[in-house]
Amino acid sequence: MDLVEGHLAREVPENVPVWDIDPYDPAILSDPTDYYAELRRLGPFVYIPKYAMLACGRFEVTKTVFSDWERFVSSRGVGLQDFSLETPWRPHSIILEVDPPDHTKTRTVMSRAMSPRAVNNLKEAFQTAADSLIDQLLEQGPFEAVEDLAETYPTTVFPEAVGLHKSDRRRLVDYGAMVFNALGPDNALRQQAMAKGPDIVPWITEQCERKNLRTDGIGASIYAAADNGDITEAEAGMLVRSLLSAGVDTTVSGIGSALWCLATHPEEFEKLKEDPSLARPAFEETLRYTSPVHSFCRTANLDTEVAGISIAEGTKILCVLAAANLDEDHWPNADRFDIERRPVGHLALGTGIHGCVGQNIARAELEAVLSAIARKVETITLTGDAIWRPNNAIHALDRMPLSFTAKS
Ligand code: OVM
Repeated sequence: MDLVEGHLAREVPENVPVWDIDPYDPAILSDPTDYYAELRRLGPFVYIPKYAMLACGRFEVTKTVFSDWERFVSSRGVGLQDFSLETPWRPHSIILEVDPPDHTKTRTVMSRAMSPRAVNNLKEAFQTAADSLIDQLLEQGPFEAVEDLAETYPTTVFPEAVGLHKSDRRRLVDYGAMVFNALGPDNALRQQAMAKGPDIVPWITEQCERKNLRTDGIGASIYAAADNGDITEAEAGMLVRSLLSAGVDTTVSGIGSALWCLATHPEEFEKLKEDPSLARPAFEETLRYTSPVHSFCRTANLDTEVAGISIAEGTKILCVLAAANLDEDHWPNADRFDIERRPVGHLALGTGIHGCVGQNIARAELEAVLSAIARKVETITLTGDAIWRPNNAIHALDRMPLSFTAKS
């Protein structure tokens, strides 16, 4: 049978438009809005011949495929490769790339380790770090928002919360770039990210060992589940690896995109300054509007049907979460960034049994940063072009020159 990018090349289902596009073209990844709109316009699914896959971007159908874990599995990989046919680049994630019943046990351990109560204990340290970083940037003058704020903040507070003895900003960010680019095709983005593996992967693996973690962090609470017999010691190490895979580039992107939204929508920033308690809804709207994780795949595990379209076993389906979050049929004035929208049910954190297990931490980090800005900053000005950093699964900025002025 024909393999394309490591998965079965199934035939075009009846009534599905064939769309000759490369969604992983760096130009599209950097400026995806028209691609999202066309994807939604063409139908519930399109067939993309270059990758022999289906793609969806309308809200309802994307939500259905993404959350129906019995028909559209994660255990065959959430990128283009089918793990039932090819060996993944690293041992598969035991929480992301797995289905029930195996998923249930690891998910429970991770949910507990990042429960609302566990995260509440982190909030004070998150706020102190955010306040002092914003104070420092106000003193510094114009700054590079990706490096000096979006990357610096999570790579300071998150490794500390996990319990790493030392952070390494470059390696943590580049490991995220590997993990998320790996979900795409074997293009230049993936190859360039993977080339850094020999320097990064051994370091990451070492940080996941029990002896390299403080005894009071999230990592330690995962190892406590091994002491209880809920999981093995090796599984605990794998779950710490999941924290370091999913917990950095996602929040880096979230902070960068939130700053970009506020800098380009001053009237929304005015609302936030007037009422700093809008920090949280402002983050939710940033998630809806920019979708840090733009797409993940699922694999049909049987012959089935969605929205009247027949889908053959083994079909890879690109679920374009970012397109669903901008669907006019679900979100009135979808192209408007409105921090008072309260976009309940957006798909930026996924949905269903695989919905982001770290979302309490992500929200705590963003609330700390946005509330510090709301209290301390008078104006946010773009002093040059915002440049995006194409990635096969993440929508994030590469560079953004900003200047803040202080409230008097
Ligand atoms: C993991 C993981 C979890 C969520 C996202 C992610 C691809 C990785 O368990 O390693 O990014």
